[in-house]
Amino acid sequence: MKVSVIIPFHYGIAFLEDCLISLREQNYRDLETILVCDHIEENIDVLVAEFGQDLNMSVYHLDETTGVAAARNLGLDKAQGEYIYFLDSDDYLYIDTLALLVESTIDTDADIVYGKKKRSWFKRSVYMSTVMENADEENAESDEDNNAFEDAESNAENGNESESKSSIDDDNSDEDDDSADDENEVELSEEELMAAEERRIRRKRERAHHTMVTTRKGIRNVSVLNILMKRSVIEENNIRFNEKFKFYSDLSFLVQVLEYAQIFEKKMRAVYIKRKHNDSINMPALSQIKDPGKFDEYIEAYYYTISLIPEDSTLRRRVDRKIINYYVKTFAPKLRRSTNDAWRTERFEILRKIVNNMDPSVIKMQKGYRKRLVKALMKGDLKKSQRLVNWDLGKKKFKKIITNKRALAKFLYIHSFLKKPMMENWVICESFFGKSYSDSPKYIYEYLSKTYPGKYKFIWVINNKKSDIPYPHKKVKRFSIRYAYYLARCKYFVFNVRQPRWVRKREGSIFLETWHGTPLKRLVFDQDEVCGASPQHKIQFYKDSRKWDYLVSANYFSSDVFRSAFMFDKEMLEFGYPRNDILYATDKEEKAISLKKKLGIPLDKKTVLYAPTWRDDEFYGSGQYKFELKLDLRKMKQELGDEYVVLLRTHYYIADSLDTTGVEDFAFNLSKYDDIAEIYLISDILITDYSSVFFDYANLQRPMLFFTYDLEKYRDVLRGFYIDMLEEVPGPLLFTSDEVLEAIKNIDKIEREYRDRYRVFYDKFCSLDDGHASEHVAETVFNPKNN
Ligand code: C2G
Repeated sequence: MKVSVIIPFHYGIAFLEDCLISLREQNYRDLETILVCDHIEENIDVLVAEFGQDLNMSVYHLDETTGVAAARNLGLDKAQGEYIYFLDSDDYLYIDTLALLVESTIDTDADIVYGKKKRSWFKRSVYMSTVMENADEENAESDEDNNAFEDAESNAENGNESESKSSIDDDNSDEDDDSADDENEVELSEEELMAAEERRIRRKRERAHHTMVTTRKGIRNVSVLNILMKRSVIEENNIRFNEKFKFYSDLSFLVQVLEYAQIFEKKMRAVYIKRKHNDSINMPALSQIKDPGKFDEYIEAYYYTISLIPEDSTLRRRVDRKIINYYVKTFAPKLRRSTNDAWRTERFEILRKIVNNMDPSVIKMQKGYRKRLVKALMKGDLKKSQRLVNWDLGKKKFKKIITNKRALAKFLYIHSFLKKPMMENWVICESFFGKSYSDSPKYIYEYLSKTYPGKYKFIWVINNKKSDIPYPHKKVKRFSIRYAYYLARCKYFVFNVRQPRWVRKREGSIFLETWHGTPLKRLVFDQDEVCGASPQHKIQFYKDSRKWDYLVSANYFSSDVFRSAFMFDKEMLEFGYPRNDILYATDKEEKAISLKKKLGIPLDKKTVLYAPTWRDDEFYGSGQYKFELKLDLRKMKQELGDEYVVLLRTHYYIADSLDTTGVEDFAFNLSKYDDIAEIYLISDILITDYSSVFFDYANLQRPMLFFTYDLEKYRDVLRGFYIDMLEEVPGPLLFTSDEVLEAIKNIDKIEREYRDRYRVFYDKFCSLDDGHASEHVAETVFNPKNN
């Protein structure tokens, strides 16, 4: 057998499943899989039953030892293959990864073949169906191999080091240069052919050997992942991971393999997906664990590693360069902020000693800022080191501030505005990132303005300065300097999405998060992975939501979800949704007529509102989603036009505009209208999909249809739902435009059919709404009567 794949597993069964699926899909099959479990709590029986045979899998359990090093060592002890391939249980491969790696050993008999690592936070199915097809996103993924040392002290933000590019080899060994070996073009005997082939391989080996050993023997990255290694090199030299190390066992292992290996290849098309965990709170990857012992282990791993290789060797110099990188990129910037003295004293000294013992040529290679910084360290000049970092960061920041208004606003917020006193009666309101005057913040604001005129100073974050907002207020644009100013000075915050990461919660300030819908789609900590958001989504969300004092919940169902999905444990306001008050207004008929007039919608026609949501996997860029209208408007107009008009309303994330050419008198695009709650009032039927709009609309008890043409993908691949749509929603699930058309024609029958379900649904999701939610929420949070 050719390849032994060694997978250490500690936790995260969903990740493991993805990993095993990708292994099963490999078009290279001559392998064994060695799964080594490190004291697991999850039950893997089902996975073993499903994949065991296909993957030629054996499962072992660590007994006395623990850790990834011990798990890999056990795997090595059991392995039988000619080559070893380490794969982490939370990562996955492209379909041809192993085939490509193995292929390149055939020609060259390489001891080591490097592939390419990419990073992604997507689960396998989404990555394969979306990211690979989306060139932009593909490019956005980091192509560089990451250096495990950078993760020291979890300073992931520092990104990839440029030196990691100094790979073991950068010749074009991928492209076999066969031009000199065109013997095939003339008739040759079998022996001649074989002799030619042997010559070719020998030449290639010699070339590779010469190139690698003499000049390019280096460390591509401090990780054993995505490297096919000859097992004989490992066994003949008794190479094992040092089990003492919890975080940094790869380096010394890799360095030994490099020391003994002779022939190196790389195959950049062999891709390994290093999956980022975006729930670093509940399921951190090793590199995300914050452990006070990390630095010491890192240093110990360094000393251990250099003890294994000759002092005057290329390898040693490469290892030393990694340390310099760590100092420049991670350690020195950290010195500025850390309140822990150990960084400035003992640890600085430890690094100083290391760098002073390095070969001078390593120091000489450093240039400019890096060189000055290293020199400061060598002299033990802490102050200078700090000055240099400050100067460097200051320079970068200054450049950013003068070229970017947002950066300036943030800078002023932190360095100036926050120093001014907080104003007790100032209230800042925002709905959907300043995109509209709408949703619960609007209704809470109107209640307070009407009930307590002059008592508060209101600031509305709104990007369209011409927005029609009643009552006295100030408008500010999101991310403007005035916005930053009011963010710093207001006591009260009323908003329905999240706030920028840099917003601080001042002592005594009050954050009222109204949220923007009863959840159908799984949210944050209940989601497997978040597709459209950054890998930091969960941790950021966690930090943001710690600032909320109150969270509005429209029903008890939402409260339960919010507690688990947001890990929210402060005060839940269960009074219904302020944004739904209007649906109980006594003058809602008049309001509807006047809105119809305002929007030019015929008064004599019934209206069907189509309000779909967005799809996590269909986007142009961050917050810019695609939407393709699947309703056949022309046919609808033909068949329904006498009786109905259609109101179209896309989600605020949707960047595409809808094409209504030819049906302008039938289909009205209200996507830009601020407040969907007002549109509900003028809608006789709602068509939606997985949007929370149906929970709100149900307050009107009017008929609903669900146009769920991509139900399976949405439910099973992208998000997952909190309720069973097939069983619970108060209307039929429809899959084609024709079915929607038929349903509208038979709406009375559908209403009758779904009457009972509607009642149950209403009781579960709408029973707290009574038209006074704004009042209850405002009185609880602002408590103005007692102020
Ligand atoms: N919305 C809208 N027009 C649409 C869809 C939605 O105006 N075509 C508004 C509604 O107020 C809706 C809110 O945006 O309730 C949230 O939209 P959803 O489609 O439910 O999607 P999402 O933004 O993902 O939020 O807990 C709720 C979820 O987070 C849903």
